[in-house]
Amino acid sequence: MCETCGCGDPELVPIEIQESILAGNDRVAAHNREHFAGAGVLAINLMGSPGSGKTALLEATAAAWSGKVRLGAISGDLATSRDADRLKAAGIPSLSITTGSSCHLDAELVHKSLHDLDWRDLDLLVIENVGNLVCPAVYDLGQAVNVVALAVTEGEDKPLKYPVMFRKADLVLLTKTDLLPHLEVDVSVIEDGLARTMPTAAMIPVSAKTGEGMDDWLTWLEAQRKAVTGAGVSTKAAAG
Ligand SMILES: Nc1nc2c(ncn2[C@@H]2O[C@H](COP(=O)(O)OP(=O)(O)OP(=O)(O)O)[C@@H](O)[C@H]2O)c(=O)[nH]1
Ligand SMILES: [Zn+2]
Ligand SMILES: [Zn+2]
Ligand SMILES: [Zn+2]
Repeated sequence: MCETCGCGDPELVPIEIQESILAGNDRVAAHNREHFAGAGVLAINLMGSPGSGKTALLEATAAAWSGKVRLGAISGDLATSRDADRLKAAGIPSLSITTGSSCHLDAELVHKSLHDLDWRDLDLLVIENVGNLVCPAVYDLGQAVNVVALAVTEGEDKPLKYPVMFRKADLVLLTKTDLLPHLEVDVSVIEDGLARTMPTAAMIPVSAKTGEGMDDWLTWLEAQRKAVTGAGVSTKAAAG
């Protein structure tokens, strides 16, 4: 599995080495965080299972916000640049980080990639992590907030089964809600799981397909940007 973190297996990577890797990662993440704060860019770590709808959500976000906000993306992918290609086609300046065998992004990979993207002009930089409900939660990238995309098709029990991820989440986007009429999913069970795992439970149901919930998601983003930079999201777009 994951050569860098051993996916928490102490036989693959001894605990002391994992601790030293994470300490090194935290130092670079703090450096990235200084970069983002200095430039007034809200950085988001967007995580979730493979196929939970992360890229589709960003495509829908760009369509809903067209021209009003400068949104850029870095997308982590094991083997392809498909997500970055999709995002560029949606008008989002994007960059792909191909991780090879590693199942998560780390702060150093993000720092290196910043040289290849005009990120300082952005209002919002979304880092779409590798699809995985475990390791991405462990590696700080220097983001201001963590958002987890959880699709209605994944099963009601995921918050309780993957608590490491949901403990780190500032917001859960319950994606693909247009599919709910076709499924036997009790959303209140998911909400209960989130209440037990998230530090402060916050969930927005969304559909990239129908646009349901997009207004609430955009409002949440604006509030985050105000909290982080003291400015509204449109400052840079309005300036130039
Ligand atoms: N019905 C429905 N399908 C969706 C929605 N959002 C995404 N999908 C579908 O779900 C599949 C996966 O979507 P992606 O956006 O590629 O998911 P992802 O999380 O970016 O996937 P990875 O980057 O591979 O982890 C695609 O077939 C999408 O068309 C939605 O709101 N409704
Ligand atoms: Zn890993
Ligand atoms: Zn630097
Ligand atoms: Zn994706």
